[in-house]
Amino acid sequence: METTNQNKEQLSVEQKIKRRNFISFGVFFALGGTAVAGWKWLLNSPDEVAGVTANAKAPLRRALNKTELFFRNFYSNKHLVKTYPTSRAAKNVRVNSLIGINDDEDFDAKNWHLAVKLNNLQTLNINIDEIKALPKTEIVFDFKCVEGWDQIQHWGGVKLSDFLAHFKLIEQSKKQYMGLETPNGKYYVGLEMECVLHPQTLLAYEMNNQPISMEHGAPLRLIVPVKYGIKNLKRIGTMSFSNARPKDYWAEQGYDYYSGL
Ligand SMILES: Nc1nc2c(c(=O)[nH]1)N[C@H]1C(S)=C(S)[C@@H](COP(=O)(O)O)O[C@H]1N2
Ligand SMILES: [Mo]
Repeated sequence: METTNQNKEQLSVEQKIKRRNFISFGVFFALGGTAVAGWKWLLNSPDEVAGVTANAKAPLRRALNKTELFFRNFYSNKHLVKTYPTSRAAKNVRVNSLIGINDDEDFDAKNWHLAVKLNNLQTLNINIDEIKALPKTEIVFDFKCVEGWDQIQHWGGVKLSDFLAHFKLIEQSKKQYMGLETPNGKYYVGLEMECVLHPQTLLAYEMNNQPISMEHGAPLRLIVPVKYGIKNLKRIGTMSFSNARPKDYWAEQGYDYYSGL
């Protein structure tokens, strides 16, 4: 009697071990299978919509966008960048790239105007005198290029938020993005509305108290200190508003769309 009981117990211990082994292997293969299936799913999933960023798989792009949102809240568009006394500003201001500037033979500075696309049908044309008539704001800050250089620079112009308010672009400011392009459309950037409305973001027409030179983006360029240089579009030709991300020259080459500091 006793022996049989012991046997029974031993048997059940062995059975327990077998069952546990069975469960562990089951879980192992199920997880492995899921990983393989997930990988195949990612490989076969469609590419993101072309043109906005550099053709990642759509689910990956969605994940990247989520991560980006997290960091965006962390290093928010709302902080003020450090400013410096005017005496610290560089006299020889670096010129970086000239896309949309030295490739535009048709450009005529005298007839320049800013074309603000109010909607699909209407455009508001604004000339430089109308812009210079608005309250002037100056900023001396450390301009940073993704290529690894930075320089303290002094810019003057109108706050983009003052500009939008003055021209009653209220409905437009409720959109999520602003798109800016050079007159020939060869260089273009997209900006989130929170950085557009940031108090240090300027439509600049002066550098070191002088009108901006051609290579620095005359007659009007963007100065957006919360972003890397790539977003600081020189020689603005058109301005538009949308809830979808506007096309962005460097994002198409794979750079971070947000490119915030
Ligand atoms: N139209 C236009 N704007 C542009 C660029 C460009 O090539 N074309 N380069 C950007 C980059 S990468 C940087 S770092 C800054 C450089 O501005 P700067 O030439 O006045 O130093 O302009 C930005 N705006
Ligand atoms: Mo740059």
